[in-house]
Amino acid sequence: MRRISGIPAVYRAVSAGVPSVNGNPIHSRLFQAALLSTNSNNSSARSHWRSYNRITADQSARAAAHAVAGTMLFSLAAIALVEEVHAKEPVVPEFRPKDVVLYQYEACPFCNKVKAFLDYYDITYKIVEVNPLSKKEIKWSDDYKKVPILMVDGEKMVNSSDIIDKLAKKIHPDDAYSVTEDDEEKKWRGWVDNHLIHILSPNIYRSTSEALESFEYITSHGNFSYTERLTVKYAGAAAMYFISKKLKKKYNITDERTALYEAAETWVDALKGRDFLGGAKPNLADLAVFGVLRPIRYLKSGRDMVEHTRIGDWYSRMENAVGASPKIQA
Ligand SMILES: N[C@@H](CCC(=O)N[C@@H](CS)C(=O)NCC(=O)O)C(=O)O
Repeated sequence: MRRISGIPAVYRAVSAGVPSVNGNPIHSRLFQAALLSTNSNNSSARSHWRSYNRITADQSARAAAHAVAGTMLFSLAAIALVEEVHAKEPVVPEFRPKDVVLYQYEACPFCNKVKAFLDYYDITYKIVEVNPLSKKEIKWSDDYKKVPILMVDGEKMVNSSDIIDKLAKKIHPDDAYSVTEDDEEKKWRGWVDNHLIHILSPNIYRSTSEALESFEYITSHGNFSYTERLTVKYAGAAAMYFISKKLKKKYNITDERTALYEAAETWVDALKGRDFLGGAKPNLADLAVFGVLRPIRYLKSGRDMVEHTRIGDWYSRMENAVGASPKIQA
């Protein structure tokens, strides 16, 4: 394969014969976005995680980049599938939904949080992989354009933490769950959404080679056309390399790896010697941490994290507890 070094080379690599979104070549929209993000104090960095609206004809280059970039935390979960499956939480018979469909990006940490829950509770679900550029698979959802969206026997659920709360209530209809969800569990679920998740992008797009590694995974697992795949890999990697620097600033991260290692150590400390935060079994906080880390675990940043911190043992226990996914590709 041709060796590509540096952002200009990446740009050249995608400058020929690329597809367009709303009349704009994708690569130029992504690169404009990346460059804009280096000049703007606020919006580009913010937009990776915030609400995105549908791409319309008059939206800027940045919108296209973010539509793709919003997908760009990835799951190498498939690689991580373990043979041994045990310690599964038995699902009470009252909650046996007939039809569960998850609209997702394979790489999205929020989606992976929901999947960790579904996998752990052995709830069979179909996956609809959404194309982040056209979002045509969720066109039917007028009021909500992000993923995950979960349909449970016709009931639409959005927002990963709300989805998990709703499912947990269905699994424990006697309300036992909300009684047992203690402050510790709530606190750490909040830590995942408000802290851990923000450290991930700066790490996986830290260097051009890590950004390319990440996009290699995304483009091979996401829902892209052939031409989109080629373009998005290089243009997306370059765009997110720049955007991740803005995210670093926004979340006051001085060194992204240090922040990741500190978060991993903080989590291990929170376990206080227990197998899981939930004790002998994972609770919702365990599932949330595991879910958002799953996309990065086998990327360089995840490998470094396991090598340089004590999180590996807990992570392996979680892989065993969550087990293989009962998902079905729709
Ligand atoms: N708070 C939401 C955040 C969901 C979210 O931001 N998802 C991203 C993907 S990781 C998204 O759909 N972004 C909009 C887009 O890609 O256009 C949740 O927890 O589910």
